[in-house]
Amino acid sequence: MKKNTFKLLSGIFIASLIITGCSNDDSSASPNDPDKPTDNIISIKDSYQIDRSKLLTIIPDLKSFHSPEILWTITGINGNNKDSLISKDEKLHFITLNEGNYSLIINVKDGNNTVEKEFSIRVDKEKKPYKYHIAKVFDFLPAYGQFTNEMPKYEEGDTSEIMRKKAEQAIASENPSMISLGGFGGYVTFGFDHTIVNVPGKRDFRILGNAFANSSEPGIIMVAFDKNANGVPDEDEWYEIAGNEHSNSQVIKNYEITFFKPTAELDATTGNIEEYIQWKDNQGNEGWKPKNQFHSQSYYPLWITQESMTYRGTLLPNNAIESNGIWQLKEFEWGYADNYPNTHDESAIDIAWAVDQNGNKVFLPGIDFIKVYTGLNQEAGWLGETSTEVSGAIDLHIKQETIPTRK
Ligand SMILES: [Ca+2]
Ligand SMILES: [Ca+2]
Ligand SMILES: [Ca+2]
Ligand SMILES: [Ca+2]
Repeated sequence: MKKNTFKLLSGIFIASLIITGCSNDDSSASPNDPDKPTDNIISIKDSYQIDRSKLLTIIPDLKSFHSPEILWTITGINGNNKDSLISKDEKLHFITLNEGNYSLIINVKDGNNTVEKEFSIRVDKEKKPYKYHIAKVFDFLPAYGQFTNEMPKYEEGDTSEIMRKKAEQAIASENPSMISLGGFGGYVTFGFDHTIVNVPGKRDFRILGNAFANSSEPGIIMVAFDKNANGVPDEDEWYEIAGNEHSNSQVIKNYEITFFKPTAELDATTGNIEEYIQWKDNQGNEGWKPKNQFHSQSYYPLWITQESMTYRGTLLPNNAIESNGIWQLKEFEWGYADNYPNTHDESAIDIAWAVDQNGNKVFLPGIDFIKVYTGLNQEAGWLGETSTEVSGAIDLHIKQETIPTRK
């Protein structure tokens, strides 16, 4: 039944997450005040305003109820009658792509009381048009790699902050250029100038990379909903997009790998240096990463002063196949970055694929932040390390591309 509701209300999505968003409740009266009229007992306003693709959180005051049953229903859109139950949660998280006047009712019932309150939400078009592409890079930290210190280019004296800005200049643009995340765990975190709405039944965003046939370097995609509304991604706000490999028994969750700064920058122009960057992981493996003859700069991020760096995440199974000196990096089916060409449907992602740390599906009304990190720890002969590239990201709804989700 809930599913049908969502079908009726294409473009509106209400989360069942418990979050602590900002309250628009401006009532100062106590809900327990006996003189207070019954219809105010839940203390929400008569009307609200929000721009499209922005989240409105409404938190009723239910202190006078005991284990109440709560129903949030849309009763009309632009004067046309509807009767659509949209949430049974205490807090309403309302976000939609579509402007208009929405009429709603909250119904709260416990053993003693039944209270109904009508209210409205006016959804306006944003005054300054939203950008469909990335607006800000929050964090950029590649792992070791043959393109590290090159994409973007490190110059002597550059700090983490300068490298973040360089990554932002590259990918937060209508005409983006590419950054490389290096080996396993290297990452970039970015956001938009609005919330990407999770439209039911449709994919919501696309991550751009440089994949083509047999050159897939899959990156794990994480998404975050700014539930504390502080404008930045916090650790407890992240969810992983569960791609098709998620239930593969060869996938290692909570993988951890440490790369050690090389003691000398050796010249590899005459052939590979096999013992270049030492590494060890939390699975009891260790070894060396080579330096190749095609890229002579340091492969260790030079703005990092620590002697070793540890990266964490979900490790995907190796995808490289070698035959007669020809290396192929096979694509995974769906749900990863830098895995399919930028024009392919499978480089587009549905927020509905997000899961929590226990692998359970979560409902996010939309997302404010995305993190991409390299998902493999693999050397593919002369191709070098498998390293995810990112060359931007697109909100498909603002760009007005429609891609159905996977069935
Ligand atoms: Ca969606
Ligand atoms: Ca936050
Ligand atoms: Ca690469
Ligand atoms: Ca690539």
